[in-house]
Amino acid sequence: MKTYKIACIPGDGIGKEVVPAGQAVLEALGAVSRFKFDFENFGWGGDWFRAHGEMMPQDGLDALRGKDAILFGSAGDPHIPDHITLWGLRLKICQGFDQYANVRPTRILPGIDGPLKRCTPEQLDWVIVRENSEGEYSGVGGRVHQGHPIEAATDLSMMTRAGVERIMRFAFKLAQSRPRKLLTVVTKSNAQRHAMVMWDEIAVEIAKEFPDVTWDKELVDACTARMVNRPATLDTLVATNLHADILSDLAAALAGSLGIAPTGNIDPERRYPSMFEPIHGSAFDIMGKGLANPVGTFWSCVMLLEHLGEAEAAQTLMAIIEQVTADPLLHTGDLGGKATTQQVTQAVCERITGALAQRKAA
Ligand code: NAD
Ligand code: K
Ligand code: MN
Repeated sequence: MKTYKIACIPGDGIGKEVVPAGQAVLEALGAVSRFKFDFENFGWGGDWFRAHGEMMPQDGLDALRGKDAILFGSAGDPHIPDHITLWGLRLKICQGFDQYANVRPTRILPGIDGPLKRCTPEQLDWVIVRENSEGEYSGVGGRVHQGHPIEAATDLSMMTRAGVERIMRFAFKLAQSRPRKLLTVVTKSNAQRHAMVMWDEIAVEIAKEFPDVTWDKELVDACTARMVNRPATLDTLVATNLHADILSDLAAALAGSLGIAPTGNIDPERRYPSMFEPIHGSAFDIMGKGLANPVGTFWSCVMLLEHLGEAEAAQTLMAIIEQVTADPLLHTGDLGGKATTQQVTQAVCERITGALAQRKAA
């Protein structure tokens, strides 16, 4: 029987609640499938930092290298500065494994009440592709004369031709694989006149490789308005690290809640394990209470299964997630309901087991 080696890194805050939930769901799927999972848990994050002075061990990437995929929760601790938790864990893995494509699907799931009242689920079906290795989060910059009136600080947005070409090609390819074959290249080349102009030029070049993809350009600020006012005109989007970070939180909110949205940090060349996580963070306001919505993590598990090539199991899980979101009694607080993380997880696991019983009977 095929066994997939999965690293689980819950991290901080509600990551410690939703990752075990995701693991339970994968375990339930493994029990009814022709494959199973071999999980290894890594207790990295804020607690590890308090004990060891770092968010993960120096040789942590080596421990992950042989895994088939990583399931991640969140990096962010109320008592540690965010730039330390983010750079010390999540970005260390994303950049260390060159997971340069961050893929963020957004749909309005059945039963979920989004703020776009005029919008039907058919009119909002997006995938945002975020450049995940350079740009605004390349870490280049510095501070001088700290604390003095002449203090200056920079965060350089560094983009390379190779980096932009590969994310653009990835986005065109993804758009090509979707029914509408539609790509919006998000830019800010009116104000950012060097890197973003190169970004636009490369889009034109790569587009020639994909004559069957219809594409357009949109400035990032205008894109936020378009997402709200004309959602159906968008399908696949590609944007820089920072722009897509912001657009995808907006997308998640428009689809009903940050608690639902999934993402994959993908190494398309499959040199390293890819990492799947809900897009939300540690949610300090609800952590430790069992109130976190695990659906974003479950949907991330769907992406993980797709990445492993287990399309049938991915479809089964997605269909079950949709059955569960359709039931208001299984909505967590962020969706206006009263259900707990555990109740939603149990409902999903029971349906997985039930799906098997049905298959056996058929
Ligand atoms: P957040 O996503 O943690 O929370 C924003 C709001 O959404 C909160 O009100 C929270 O309760 C709610 N929310 C988020 N996920 C939810 C869920 N699953 N169920 C129910 N409600 C949910 O964002 P933030 O407050 O900006 O960040 C908190 C910490 O998390 C910070 O340290 C930040 O750096 C970190 N963070 C980490 C990641 C990551 O590891 N990928 C992503 C975002 C934020
Ligand atoms: K996360
Ligand atoms: Mn974010």
